[in-house]
Amino acid sequence: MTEIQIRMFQIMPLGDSGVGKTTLLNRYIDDSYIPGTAITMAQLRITNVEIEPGVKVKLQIWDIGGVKRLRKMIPLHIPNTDGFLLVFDLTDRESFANIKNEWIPFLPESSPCVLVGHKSDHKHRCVSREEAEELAKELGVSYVEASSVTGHNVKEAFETLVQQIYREKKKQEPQKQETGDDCVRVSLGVGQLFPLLTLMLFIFLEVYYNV
Ligand SMILES: Nc1nc2c(ncn2[C@@H]2O[C@H](COP(=O)(O)OP(=O)(O)O)[C@@H](O)[C@H]2O)c(=O)[nH]1
Ligand SMILES: [Mg+2]
Repeated sequence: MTEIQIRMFQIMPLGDSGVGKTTLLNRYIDDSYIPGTAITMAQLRITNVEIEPGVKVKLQIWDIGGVKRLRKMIPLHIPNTDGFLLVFDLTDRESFANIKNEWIPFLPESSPCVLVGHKSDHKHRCVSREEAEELAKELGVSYVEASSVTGHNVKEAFETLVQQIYREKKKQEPQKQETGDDCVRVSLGVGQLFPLLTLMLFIFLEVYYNV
């Protein structure tokens, strides 16, 4: 009988509002481009990825709005998040500067991350590949230029991160842990339930009382 190992990773795209986090997610999960998405409150998308023969990952992706009033939700999710896509818009220098100024400070040191220069299809880019690569080097992360309009490198951005998380996790578990024959043990632990409940409460307060 073939042994299939199933793991569960949680990832989160981070970046200013409007850089295209939701669009990137739609392209990756549904292979669709929906222009002009509304401001995201928060959504959880789930997909499956095979990272090597016999190893599958159930990937949970939290998409939380990048606008300032929603940012207070992000720290609740950080402890349960295995890796981050640091997304900026290649046509918006401020979103590039904010990776270092606004988003990196949220993250625990040496979190698996991939820097994504998004909207690479756009003619009016104002962040060069060289400076983005320099930032990636400074942060010690991989850099990918992607476009959700064309789909270019979208899969690569997510899957580079998944591979990196997998490598980190394997380093921390020297002994191979088997999950059994063809079996899956995926459970929602307290560690995941708490932020989920807090998030639901937050959205309720935000929508009904605009706190
Ligand atoms: N040219 C171009 N525009 C994009 C791309 N991805 C997203 N957009 C546009 O950028 C805007 C913001 O996208 P959205 O996903 O809502 O950003 P979010 O606030 O980071 O979730 C939308 O109008 C999208 O149509 C892309 O790859 N290329
Ligand atoms: Mg969004």
